[in-house]
Amino acid sequence: MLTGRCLFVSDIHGQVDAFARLLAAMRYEPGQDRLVLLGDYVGVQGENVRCLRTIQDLCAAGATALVGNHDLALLECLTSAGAAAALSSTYAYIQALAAEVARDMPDLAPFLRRLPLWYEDEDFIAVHAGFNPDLADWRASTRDEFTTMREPFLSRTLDLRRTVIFGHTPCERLHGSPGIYFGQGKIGIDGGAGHGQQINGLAFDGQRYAVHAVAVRS
Ligand SMILES: [Mn+2]
Repeated sequence: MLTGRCLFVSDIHGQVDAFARLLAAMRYEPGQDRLVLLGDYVGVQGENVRCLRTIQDLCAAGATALVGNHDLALLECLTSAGAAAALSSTYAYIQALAAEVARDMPDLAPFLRRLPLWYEDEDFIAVHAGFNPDLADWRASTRDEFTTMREPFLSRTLDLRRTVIFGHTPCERLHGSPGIYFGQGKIGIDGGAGHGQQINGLAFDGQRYAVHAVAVRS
């Protein structure tokens, strides 16, 4: 039984040292706090293998990790012949990463395959990118919608009685700054670490939010 806070972090993109500093700044207590990671653990500038190992360790200690579009591109490369050749320029770095992972982390593909597309509790729904807001049940969204959605999710006012936490779209694009975006019924937390900005952390203690951020060192 967790009695502490609920902590949300998204879009680490391989910036594992900044991520470690963020968890320290948030004073994450694995036995007490619930930690929900919203996906995209790898990135073009990242220390990706070390970051993936950190995510596995955190999950073994009780954290929840959702899957992001970059993680799915890596999984695809690890498990399907010819997938590397079909990577778009956004994911071009994943070809070399997949070779490294195949050599050093043979357990990664089954781990990535088990990562869920959403997290939900009494207060929150967390997703990597969004979901299809036109469905009666958002859970019926496709894998692609959960991991790459922008519109119509971003501009839609949501009224789900629970707050939706999402990453994937950098906060800079939502409100002109990399800090956490508090919208109508939803909160965007991608600090733009994949573009050299920052990793955001959102903490909820049952009453109020606290925001944290650690800059990525270039
Ligand atoms: Mn993403």
